[in-house]
Amino acid sequence: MAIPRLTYFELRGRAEAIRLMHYEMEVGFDDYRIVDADEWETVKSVSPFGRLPLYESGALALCESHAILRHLARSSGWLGADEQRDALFDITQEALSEAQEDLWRFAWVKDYHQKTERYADETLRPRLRHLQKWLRRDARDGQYWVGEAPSHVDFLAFCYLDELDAFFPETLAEFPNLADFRSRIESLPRVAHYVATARPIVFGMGIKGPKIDPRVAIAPGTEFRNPWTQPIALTGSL
Ligand SMILES: N[C@@H](CCC(=O)N[C@@H](CS)C(=O)NCC(=O)O)C(=O)O
Repeated sequence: MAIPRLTYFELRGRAEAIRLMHYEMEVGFDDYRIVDADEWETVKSVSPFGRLPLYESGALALCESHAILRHLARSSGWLGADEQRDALFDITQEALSEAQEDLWRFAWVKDYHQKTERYADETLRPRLRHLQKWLRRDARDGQYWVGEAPSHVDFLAFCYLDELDAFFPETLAEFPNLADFRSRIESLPRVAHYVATARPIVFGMGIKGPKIDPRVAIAPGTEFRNPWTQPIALTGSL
């Protein structure tokens, strides 16, 4: 049987938690990244909402990143076994998704580089206070967000917190349970392997172009290939 195909761009963005799940669960998949403008036009015209990611597995063709995550969670047996636990997964996914969307929208604000202190103060700290409390709810040890093993919401949480570690490291460090959680997921051997070998350097796009991971050493000549512009030389953080 053919392996599933995840189609996205050479970005972490909305594909990253899906990629991480596959690596951690050792499920082979085609991590297909569109860089060609004509190909993107064709795929865009058949994508139900004209966006990526798309996920194809056998007869199934899915769009919407969170629907894909939930599909994988059902296939793995994390969702669907217990109604109360499912509700906790949903709450956690919604809260993380909202936090992540907000962070991504901030990168489209004019002169956002000059407004990071204010964003950290007015938006991030209150959000992170609530998220840390939710992670530690009912005196749990905060190892995982729901249940006793990594699940789709843990990979989503990792993606959000890891982007904060890149761009708001001091703010994240004020929340030790969240910072420890991020480090713990990053050090899972299969996640560490993915990070070292296949992870895109670019988080996503912002008003100033690609958001490059400032923690990554970039080899000379590395380019960000994408279907929207000519390849962009990656030389370090923007
Ligand atoms: N709600 C959708 C949003 C998908 C979306 O906005 N995808 C963006 C990339 S993050 C896209 O395809 N942009 C390409 C374009 O519009 O040209 C999801 O979560 O999958």
